[in-house]
Amino acid sequence: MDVSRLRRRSLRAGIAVPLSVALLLLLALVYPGLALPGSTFEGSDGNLVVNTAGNTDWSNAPNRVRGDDVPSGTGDNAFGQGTKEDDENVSVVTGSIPPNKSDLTRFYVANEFANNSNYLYLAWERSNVLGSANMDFEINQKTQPNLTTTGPKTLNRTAGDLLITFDFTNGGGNPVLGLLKWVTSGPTSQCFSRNALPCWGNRVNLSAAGFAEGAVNTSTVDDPIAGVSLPGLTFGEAAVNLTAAGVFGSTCEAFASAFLKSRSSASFPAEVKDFVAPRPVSISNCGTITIHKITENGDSTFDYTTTGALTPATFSLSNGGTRTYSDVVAGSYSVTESAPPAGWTLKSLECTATGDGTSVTPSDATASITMAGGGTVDCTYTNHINLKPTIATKLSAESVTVGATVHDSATLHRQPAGCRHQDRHQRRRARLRPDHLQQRGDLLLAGRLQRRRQQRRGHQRLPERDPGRQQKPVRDKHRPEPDSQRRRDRQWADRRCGRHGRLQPVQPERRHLLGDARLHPDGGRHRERHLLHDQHDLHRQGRRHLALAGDLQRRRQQRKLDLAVRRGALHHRQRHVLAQVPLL
Ligand SMILES: [Ca+2]
Ligand SMILES: [Ca+2]
Ligand SMILES: [Ca+2]
Repeated sequence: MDVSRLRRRSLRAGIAVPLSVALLLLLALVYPGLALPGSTFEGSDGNLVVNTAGNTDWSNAPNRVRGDDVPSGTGDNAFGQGTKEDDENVSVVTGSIPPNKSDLTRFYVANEFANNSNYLYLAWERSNVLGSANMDFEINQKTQPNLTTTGPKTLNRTAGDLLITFDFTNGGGNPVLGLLKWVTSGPTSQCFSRNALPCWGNRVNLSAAGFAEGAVNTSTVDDPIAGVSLPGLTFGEAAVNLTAAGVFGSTCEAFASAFLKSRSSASFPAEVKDFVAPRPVSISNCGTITIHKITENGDSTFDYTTTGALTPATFSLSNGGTRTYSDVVAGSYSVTESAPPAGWTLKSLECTATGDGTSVTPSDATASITMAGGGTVDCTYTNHINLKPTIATKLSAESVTVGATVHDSATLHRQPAGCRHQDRHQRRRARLRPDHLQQRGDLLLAGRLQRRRQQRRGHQRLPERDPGRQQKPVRDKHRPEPDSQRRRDRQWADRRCGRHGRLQPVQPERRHLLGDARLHPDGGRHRERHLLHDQHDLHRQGRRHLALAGDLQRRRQQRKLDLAVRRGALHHRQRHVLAQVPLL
């Protein structure tokens, strides 16, 4: 609507309506670029460039799609054989555009969500200068057949498809814009022209209702997109508030195709002639919200609440989980993570948004979302829990001679709190294997020392151990695992615990926590004390084993001594020596 012209007319007529004048002045100030209220698109100024800073026009139109016709002349495609708007079955021919009818060259379609409304912007261009223009933009939910080849075609129409008519007569002021919807069921009284279904339904005059406005250029304008100059009356544009027009409401609608046709006269049932083939578009009043969950060092269940009438309103996620709302009507929403379970903290909330008019603002545990048609919002909540480290030690040799130097190394493993298998695995290695090996080595060493002393003292009753067994003093299951076994264990733990359960090496200074230790003649107990000074339970366990072994050994020796005494075969001195055998 030309606000300034209305204002001048009102003043000339001497109608004193201060409130209306003030409102119009306010609208003129707010929308100085002749845009539809609520939109900053200059859809009725008859050109393609931005004239007021901050506005948009075709040069920077949101979600702009361009369709070009084939060159004018005998190769130009058009509808033939009396095709009319209500026909689904059409005929595509070439070279049949009358010289006095619009020879189309190009169209543009754009759309955006602004101020809680979905806006559709349309533009056409033609090569001939005619005093009138009767253009139809057909916007379909489904993809259309290929109209670039000749022959019979069937348009792929769905109930609710849109036809926006653009009728302009030079000298008649602004164009008149109309809206018709494709009807497939119900009474034929719904039809605008034809008396049979399916048909284009009753027409709504968008211009009269204030839901749309448009213009045709009155002088030459430049098309910076196609790089052409357009003489007067060869370019037309329109802006439509689809929400106000009732196309978009509280349910999701989506249109995937658009094309342009020219009618041979202002009459709706007139034949349609030239067309610019359909182009894919994405015009929708709904978008998608996706929430991802990632946890570190374990897993738990995290709860979420939402605002904006999302369904369901609340949900829960665990590690790797996703919640997707795929039919989110354009509007404002929020998603908030509730207080996390004990021990957990919210490490980060990262969000991205795509699509003009769609935005998201993460703040603490809340993602505030403005959704526009066709937009997507993707947010990832990452939660963290501290690790429970364990320590494992490994001796550099299984057995050494008395006085030799051995080393051991300790590795601190960062254990995920929720990774039980790995925890068990590490505990077994830390508590049983090194300690057990060491205790068995001590017994072996003590036994060997004792046998040598007894041999020196001429005592032959305690036989030397089976040499074959000495070659293999430790059972296989207590031997250090071969590399392949260690690798399998590690892979198993990785699979069980995921990437957060991967073993992590300790900081270098902790690696030498236990340091070097010299093996003392006391059978290793000094070293054991030193090595395991911070693992008292292990130390006690080793001592119990040693004490038990000592008891068994003493009893065995006592039985043999008693037997020898009873037989009277043992010399007094030998009896004394046996009684003094040091036990370890
Ligand atoms: Ca414009
Ligand atoms: Ca402009
Ligand atoms: Ca054509």
